[in-house]
Amino acid sequence: MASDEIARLAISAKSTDGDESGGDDSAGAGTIIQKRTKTQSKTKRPSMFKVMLLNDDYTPMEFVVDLLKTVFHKPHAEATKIMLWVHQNGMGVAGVYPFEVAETKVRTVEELAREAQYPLKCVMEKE
Ligand code: TYC
Repeated sequence: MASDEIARLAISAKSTDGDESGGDDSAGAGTIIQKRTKTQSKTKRPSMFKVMLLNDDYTPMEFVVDLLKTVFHKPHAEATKIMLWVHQNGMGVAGVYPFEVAETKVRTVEELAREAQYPLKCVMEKE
């Protein structure tokens, strides 16, 4: 998990002062212990989260389609398909996003639903 890694470079100092008596000098005099912060060399993709809409008996179909278009940027035909899937299956994926984007989508949906006084629920789930 830690992105920083401490690398120790033991540099056995080569004497330049004419002292050839030292031999192996591991961590003794003339050894430099250097702390290094390794830069992230591998590109890690963020975990993705499904934003799921839940069916209920009260939220109008048109309201859900509008949300899918405005919040999830779905074209009308796809928004209608997703809404009908949720209506018939109880739950469905509105979109897949990195954690913070998914969190914001869930909050936006629930805020818009609450303002309109609909019980629409929206949850996120790790992919
Ligand atoms: N079941 C709702 C109705 O018949 C429509 C609906 C679809 C509600 C999807 C919520 O996430 C939902 N009016």
